[in-house]
Amino acid sequence: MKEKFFNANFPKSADGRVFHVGIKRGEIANRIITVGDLNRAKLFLRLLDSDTPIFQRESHRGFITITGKYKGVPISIVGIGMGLSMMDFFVRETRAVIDGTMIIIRLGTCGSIGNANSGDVVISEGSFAVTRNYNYPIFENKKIIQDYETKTKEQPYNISKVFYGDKEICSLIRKQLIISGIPGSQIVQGLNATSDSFYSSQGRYDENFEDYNKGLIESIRTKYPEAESFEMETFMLYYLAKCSTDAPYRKVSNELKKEGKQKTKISNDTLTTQKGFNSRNSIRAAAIMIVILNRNKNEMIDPDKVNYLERTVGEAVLKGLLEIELDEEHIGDDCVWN
Ligand code: R1P
Ligand code: URA
Repeated sequence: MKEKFFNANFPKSADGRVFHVGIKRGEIANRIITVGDLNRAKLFLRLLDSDTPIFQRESHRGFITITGKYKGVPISIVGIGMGLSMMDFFVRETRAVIDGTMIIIRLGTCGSIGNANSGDVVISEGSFAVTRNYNYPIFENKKIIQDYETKTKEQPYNISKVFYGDKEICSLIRKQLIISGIPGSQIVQGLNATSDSFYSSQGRYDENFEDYNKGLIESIRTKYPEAESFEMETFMLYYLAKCSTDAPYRKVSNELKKEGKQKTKISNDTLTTQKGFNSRNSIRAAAIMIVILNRNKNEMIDPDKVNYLERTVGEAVLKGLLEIELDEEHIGDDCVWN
């Protein structure tokens, strides 16, 4: 670590850069597409108005932030890598350097555990978490395991309740996917399972580990018959959107009040009336995934098809992002695109 950071509670550099994502206010837009694969982030740069970004930075922790414009509107693409913690870093640290409402759309890949075939596109209406129960006995005899299950009513994996994505964004994306030429029969809407491992908690067999995961997919489908996909980030995105507070609005209006500026369009009244939007939340989120494999049929997609789908779905998501009304396209005074 070369740079000095301040504030152990929420570390930032002297010029306001966040600790892991490595960006500061003014370098990222309110409208964001997030992807796992860093090459996918670079591919989406080519869909923007200019493939020379206004801002681009790769952090030492594996995040890439690209900011440009799409049809004249500021958009950021953020590549975050994989897993629940990377989504947590990304959402919290970007929230800390953006004013006003944030719209975050995850464009990822997933495995199908339901009706979707590989090559289909899943819109996650809601997501739940499937995490390993770390208290579950390992290598114990049947009796000890049975006693544990009877006493605790716990299983080797915890399946959480469902948190939902933003309905308006999900339906705008569906509309744009159809306009882009993805047949309605290949767009599946349902619930997504986000796991803390690609392997054990997605029910994959691995002889090198005792994972107690036989029948896990069946248990998930019994609890949630609408479960369509398995991936590793969406639950955290939806959960944090639901936990997000209105602090960003209070902060901005207090600052503007102090400075006696009237130019802002931000008003709590207009924000609370936004369709499908809980006035307490400052993040609106949705997730859409390309199905790259089908677990029931044990089939995997052809890579050429992924390239076509990434481009087509990417364009549809960009168009959908523009259709969402934001009261403010808030950009800081030191904003790079001012
Ligand atoms: C696993 O291969 C990764 O692919 C999926 C999963 O969520 C996990 O991160 O997402 P991305 O395609 O966005 O990386
Ligand atoms: N991503 C996942 O997390 N799981 C899959 O099966 C495919 C993609």
